[in-house]
Amino acid sequence: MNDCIFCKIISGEIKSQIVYEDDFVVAFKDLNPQAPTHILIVPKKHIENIAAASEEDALLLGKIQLAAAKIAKDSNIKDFRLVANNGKGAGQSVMHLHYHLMAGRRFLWPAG
Ligand code: DGP
Repeated sequence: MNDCIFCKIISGEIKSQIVYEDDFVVAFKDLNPQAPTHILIVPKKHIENIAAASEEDALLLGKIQLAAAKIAKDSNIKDFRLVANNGKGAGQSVMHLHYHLMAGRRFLWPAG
């Protein structure tokens, strides 16, 4: 998508600290980290958010979560939080599906 920041990161047009990439998924460090480890995991396919995903994206959604587990394992991270904000009212500011992988501090539950 032309004006999507994350599509530009995926294509390399905008530089970011990429920590993982495969045929379907890219993961890079969040510009504004909320935890000592804060990585964004995004599908290469532009999908606005989870609500916009369809049945044909089922495998891709699984691949994102498996990528999160691999990134954590490869970084010796045992405990982490994986969050996807869906919609502006839930805090989604970039309209390209992404999961936040956060670790390295205590997380409260229920989340605020
Ligand atoms: P959300 O609020 O759930 O849509 O999260 C969007 C995240 O994206 C937010 O934590 C900051 C991050 N972000 C926004 N622009 C950029 C960017 O250009 N580069 C990187 N690395 N992260 C970005």
